[in-house]
Amino acid sequence: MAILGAISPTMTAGWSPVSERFADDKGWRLADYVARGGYSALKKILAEKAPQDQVINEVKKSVLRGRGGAGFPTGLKWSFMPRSFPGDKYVVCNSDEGEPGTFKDRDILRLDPHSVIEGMAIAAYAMGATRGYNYIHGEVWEVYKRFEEALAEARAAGLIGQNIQGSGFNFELFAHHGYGAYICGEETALLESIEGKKGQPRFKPPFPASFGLYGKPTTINNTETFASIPFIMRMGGEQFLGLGKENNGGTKLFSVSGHVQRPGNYEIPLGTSFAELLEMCGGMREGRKLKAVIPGGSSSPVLPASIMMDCTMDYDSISKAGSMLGSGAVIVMDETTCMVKALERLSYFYYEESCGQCTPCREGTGWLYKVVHRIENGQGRIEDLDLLNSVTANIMGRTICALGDAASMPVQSFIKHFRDEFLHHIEHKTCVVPKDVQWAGS
Ligand code: L3W
Ligand code: SF4
Repeated sequence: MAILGAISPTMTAGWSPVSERFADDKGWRLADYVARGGYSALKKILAEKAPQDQVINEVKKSVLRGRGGAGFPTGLKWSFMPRSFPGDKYVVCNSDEGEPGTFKDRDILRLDPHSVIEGMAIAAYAMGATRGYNYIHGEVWEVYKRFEEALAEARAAGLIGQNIQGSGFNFELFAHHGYGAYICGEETALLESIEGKKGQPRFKPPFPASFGLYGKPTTINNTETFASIPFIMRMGGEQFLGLGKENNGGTKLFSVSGHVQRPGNYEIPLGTSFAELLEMCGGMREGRKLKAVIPGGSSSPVLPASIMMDCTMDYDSISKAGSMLGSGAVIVMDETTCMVKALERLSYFYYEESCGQCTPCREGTGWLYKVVHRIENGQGRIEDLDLLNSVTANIMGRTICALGDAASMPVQSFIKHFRDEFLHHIEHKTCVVPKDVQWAGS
């Protein structure tokens, strides 16, 4: 049953809960959000003193899976928080969007910041948290300023702070900006960074639910995850699930970039076919052919066109195809792309962003980049492909955080699916895609 009863009349077929506000940059203020039904879920929950379990169960029923990359069920994560705890518990929003290809959270924060604030306040209520932080990526300063403005509006209207709406519920929420280090998007590095320390991941377990910010129980969710919460409360978990498909509740934002006619953020029901998404983006540019797709941000394995065209855009389909839906960053490549050069760029990124804490990642990412670089530059050796695979095998599963795996999976998948191109580079010291055709950015 919906916390707010009936579905709002604005919710029609093809309705986009998270991005309904994306048409322009003028409707982000509190008054606009309230006019669209914003904060009604929070107010009703507080007025009715809704049982915390009821709120968490609604999120469980929605099968909302974490929108930051791992796809972990949100309701389950919320239920890990200890009920009675002496002292502060925290909710933290991970807006440290730095995954190459991902650009959805900055639009949510810029165009609909109150949906995140309301989502965080509802989450705090459900888990008994009294303080929250939104950690915003350091390279999008204007987004941080916009969120601060929205926070000031919410505070002045008594929607966050002490004794919210006279309910006795207290929730103080702050914005915190990083400085652009990719690793601070890893949840425990993010916590270290808020604490004022060097942003380096912690060993897990313990998970943040038991030992999080300042050692206290903490739940961290992605921006889009929090932004979905008010809608789930208004429309009901089951209806939200029904927008998507089994085990993949709701709609999801996909940041589509690369060789399509109209790159941008597209919100579609989970389970929509990739072919349909491609069509929404106007298809491939200049009548070119699809060659490959990275379906979930640079950390997810690349898939060739033949596999991708059979996929639907949801966690299970993409994972069955051998990749990950990740944060929903769809990088589309046409036949003018040199796959060796594309991998060289990705490998440099992970080499540059490794925090250096553990040896397999610190040294291995450097090896991966250097070997791919030499293949791209006509100095590759035939044994380099085995060497690359062996370096990835020595990184994966042997590091503190997922960055080691994230650096390795592109290497393995590029070689697996485009081995001939790598061999051509090694044997002919040039690219299989003629230079005059090759996309300048590849
Ligand atoms: C309590 C347990 N909590 C798991 C929690 C855990 C976390 C969530 C998922 O990496 C991926 C990574 C990137 N008790 C728990 C538990 N949890 N078991 O559940 O955990 P996990 O470890 O599966 O994922 P993660 O460490 O959060 C995220 C991939 O996402 N990725 C990265 C995107 C980057 C951005 C960005 O730019 N900010 O979105 C994209 O694909 O490679 O695999 O909260 O605590 N037993
Ligand atoms: Fe740092 Fe890499 Fe180890 Fe993660 S895997 S903790 S980024 S060195």
